[in-house]
Amino acid sequence: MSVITIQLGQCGNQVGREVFGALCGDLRGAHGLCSRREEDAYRAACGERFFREGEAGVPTARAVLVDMEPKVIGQSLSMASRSGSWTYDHKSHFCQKQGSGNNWAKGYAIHGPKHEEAIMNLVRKEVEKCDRLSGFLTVMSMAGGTGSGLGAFVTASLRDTYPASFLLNHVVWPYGTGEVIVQNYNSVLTLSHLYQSSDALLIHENDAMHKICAQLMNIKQISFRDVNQVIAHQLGSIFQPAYTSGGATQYSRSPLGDFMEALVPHPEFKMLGLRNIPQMSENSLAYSTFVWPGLLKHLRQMLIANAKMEEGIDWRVRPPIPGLPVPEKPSPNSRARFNTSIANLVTLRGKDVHGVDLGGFQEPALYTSWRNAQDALTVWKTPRAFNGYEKSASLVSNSQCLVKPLDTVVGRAWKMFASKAYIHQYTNFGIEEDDFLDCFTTLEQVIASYASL
Ligand SMILES: Nc1nc2c(ncn2[C@@H]2O[C@H](COP(=O)(O)OP(=O)(O)OP(=O)(O)O)[C@@H](O)[C@H]2O)c(=O)[nH]1
Ligand SMILES: [Mg+2]
Repeated sequence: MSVITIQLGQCGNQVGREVFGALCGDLRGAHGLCSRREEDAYRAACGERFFREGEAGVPTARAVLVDMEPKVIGQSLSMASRSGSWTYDHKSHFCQKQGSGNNWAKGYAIHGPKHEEAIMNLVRKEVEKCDRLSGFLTVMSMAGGTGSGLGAFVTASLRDTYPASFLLNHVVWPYGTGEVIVQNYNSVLTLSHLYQSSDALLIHENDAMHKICAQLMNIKQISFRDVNQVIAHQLGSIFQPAYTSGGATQYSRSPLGDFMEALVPHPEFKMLGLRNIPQMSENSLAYSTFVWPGLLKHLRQMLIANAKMEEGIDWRVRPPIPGLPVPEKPSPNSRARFNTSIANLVTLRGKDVHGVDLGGFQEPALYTSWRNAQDALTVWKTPRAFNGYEKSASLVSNSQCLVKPLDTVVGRAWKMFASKAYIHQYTNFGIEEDDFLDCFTTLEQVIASYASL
């Protein structure tokens, strides 16, 4: 089944093109020890999911590119064509002359209704080119105006038009010390709207990705491109085909359906975080060897101590011991807080995956009391190595990992709202104070639900 990607705004279009580039780069690269038959099945499954056959045999991304200014879309189209290994359909994009000026209201309330028909027509044409549609992946930042505002509007239109399809929103969280003054308003408006329409929100924080570039990839002058390549690698590591159960011999048919089934057991909880191991520069990779128990021990601790990378993990954080009274939880700001999960999806790729012990992820103490640990953990595997890593593991978790950043964003937005700063920029375009209040209420509820796990 196929997934249609909708890239929205500058960030969405810059991240999206790196994702397709990473998927193709992985197909071109070394595939480890898997058999020819397995390799063919992997390529076919990736092809069906994300690409369709294009002219002269060059795969064409199943994507719709949307921005309110032409520059980034132009760059994405030409970078893809120049790669020689994949391309976008040059008819499958929509742009205008001027962006939304980081104003969510302009994206949502002005550009959304005005351009809905044109954008949904492009989507429909892509849908018609799928034999079987699994659903939609939208890619956007939550702090600008177009990706966030128009993106929230388009997400709601997708939900109305394709109620039976899965809808996953990939969202880039702004830097804490961001460049957009109203980023916390835009973030609150985006997240609360997506929460109404989406099946799940998969979130990447720019601060965390930046740190990975600096500390694991050893990059000195970090650009958006570097950050986007880390994001793309992580997304590729979950979206490339993998067997969904131990004995399976076929790659998953319904990539987004299986993903939601594993990770979203309750519609109140749909914020997903992603981490992977190992992650390093190509140079270091050439001199490194890994064993599964070591990789998984680190990945588990990254989960429970809520670390985004293997460097600097707090090893003091331990699961609560069964039978002992649960210690009173430290405040959300405390570093040593244990991160309770609702659901985890571990994907293992590469050498010797079949004998790997995942008991550490199946301890009941890792999960909230209303979840059975057997059901809460899903494991996908493939002997096909990913993107040059002989062995690699990634973890998507529906857990408390985003409570703290969410609480910070909502707190900052509320402070500005209380002094009525910049509100007129929104009311001018029809987003009223009551709309803000509804959004605050929605997110306070999300924070309270996750905090009480
Ligand atoms: N990771 C990453 N973040 C980006 C990128 N481009 C922009 N951002 C982040 O996205 C936010 C700004 O949103 P943009 O995507 O630039 O805005 P837009 O959707 O084009 O909306 P307008 O320009 O207001 O029309 C900020 O938080 C930036 O840090 C990118 O390529 N990668
Ligand atoms: Mg822009």
